Amino acid sequence: MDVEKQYDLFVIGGGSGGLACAKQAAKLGAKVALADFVKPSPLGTKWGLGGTCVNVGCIPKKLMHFAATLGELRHDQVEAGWVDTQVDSKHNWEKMVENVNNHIRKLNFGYKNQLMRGDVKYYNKLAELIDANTIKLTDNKGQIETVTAKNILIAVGGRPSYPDNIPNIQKLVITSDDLFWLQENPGKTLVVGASYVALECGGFLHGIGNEVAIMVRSILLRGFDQEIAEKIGLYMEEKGIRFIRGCVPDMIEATEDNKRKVTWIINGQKYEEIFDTVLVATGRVSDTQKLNLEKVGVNMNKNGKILCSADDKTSVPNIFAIGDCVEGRPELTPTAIKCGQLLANRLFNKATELMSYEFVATTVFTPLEYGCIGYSEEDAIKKFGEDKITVYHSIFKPLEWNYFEMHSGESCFAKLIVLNDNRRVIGFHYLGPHAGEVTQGYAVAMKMGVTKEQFDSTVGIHPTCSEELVQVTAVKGIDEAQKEGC
Ligand code: FAD
Ligand code: NA7
Repeated sequence: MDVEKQYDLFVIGGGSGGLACAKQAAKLGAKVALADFVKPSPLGTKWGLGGTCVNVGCIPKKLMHFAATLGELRHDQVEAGWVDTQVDSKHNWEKMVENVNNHIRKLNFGYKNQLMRGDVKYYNKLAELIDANTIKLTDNKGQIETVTAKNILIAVGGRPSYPDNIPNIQKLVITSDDLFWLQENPGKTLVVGASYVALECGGFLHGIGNEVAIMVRSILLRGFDQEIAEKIGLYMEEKGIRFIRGCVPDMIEATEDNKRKVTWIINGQKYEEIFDTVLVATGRVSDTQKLNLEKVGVNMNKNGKILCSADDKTSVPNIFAIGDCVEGRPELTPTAIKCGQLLANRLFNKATELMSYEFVATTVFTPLEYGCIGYSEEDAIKKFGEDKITVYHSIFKPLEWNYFEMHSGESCFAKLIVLNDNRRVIGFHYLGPHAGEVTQGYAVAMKMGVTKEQFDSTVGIHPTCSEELVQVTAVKGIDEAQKEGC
């Protein structure tokens, strides 16, 4: 074996987790290589280095959500005195996509540079394990080479999954892997699925002026606080997004003019409708199928997610796995990054710190944003019992919403879930503008074990939405959530 190709660490997957681990390991003096290869979507969409978040996830999603938010503020602008704003001005999809895609390309370039500067050897090749120390790399022309490594990290993330009841579905629908790179506006869109990817994408498509329907099999935002999930649905409905509840597509067909005819059945009655585009957001599968993991002895669950211990070790001692491809981990960029950095520290700097997934903050970028930390009300009741917790709640209206009276004063909501015995706040929920910015700081306090009394003794910043969280006193089940203005 060529000595040049023997590494201390070989990382498979140049997404959030893989890049972070590779860079940190190289910084600590390890000899590191990373392979990243993007298999095009079934419709042929492909992208560069950086993984899901950068190319087909958080980054384009947030930029498009922002574009939609700008449109929604046109009414407020007029009422706040801006004279040339047109409330019915049209959105230019091509312009938005061009700018978003250009930004992503800059990030792709930046990541390549970081690897080079950080002394990480980058292979734009598809990796597969031959044994616990040998990796086969194939480039897009089919050229093969092998390398060896003392340690291997699998950070291959996931890809969208498709419902399995529709013939030829992969050619008839788009997924989030295509949406952010579409060169034409998708037009009237049916979104299938009801979790956060579905609601976020449906939300911004409607916000930029498209007709949108969302097909919901059961509940909105499984795993999130259901009281808030329903409030998000209500707000989206009030804005004009149609929810088709309690069904899945029964058939999707291409029409002669290349639109999509969708049929579905509710309570025995058949419905059909023509859409320009069907966006499927029905979950993701981990991208582990072709890595040869079983043969090498890496254990997975039945969905192909890798089983790992708390120190990110798989069933093969020198093979590690992090991020979306691991069972039981939150599918979030910052957790994958932190996990990768900590792993590098443990491997190459004698560190012992493990990744903690407790009180990780996250935000759903629906038209009304939702930030949360810790337990949902349902999970808190399940874990501790209804009589062991107190839920505080408050409905509020952002001051800025008073320019434009069409804003519903009932929409924004704050909820704290508190353990009765030690008064620790174990659930934080905020539904309102700028949820990501509002929620992040509270995550520090939650990690430190903040109590409700410490929330109460904190002086708010006035006038803000965030101050609602340090002023909430109404107890759910006893007091109405409605709050008087100051
Ligand atoms: P990924 O980032 O998916 O990277 C895996 C990489 O491995 C990919 O580049 C892939 O091409 C490559 N690869 C796979 N197999 C091979 C192979 N055999 N050889 C070589 N390379 C391979 N998270 C947030 O925190 N905030 C958000 O707002 C957010 N929004 C999202 C919106 C959408 C639409 C989606 C889909 C996800 C979103 N996420 C968000 C989740 C976030 O993107 C993921 O949790 C994160 O990217 C996971 O990182 P990872 O390193 O595990 O994998
Ligand atoms: P999730 O969180 O796995 O949710 C999948 C959604 O799709 C959920 O609403 C499901 O409904 C629905 N679903 C699943 N299968 C079907 C079929 N066959 N037909 C209709 N609807 C279906 O997936 P996301 O893509 O939103 O997000 C995955 C991760 O990616 C997420 O954690 C982010 O970090 C990024 P159900 O509730 O099961 O009835």
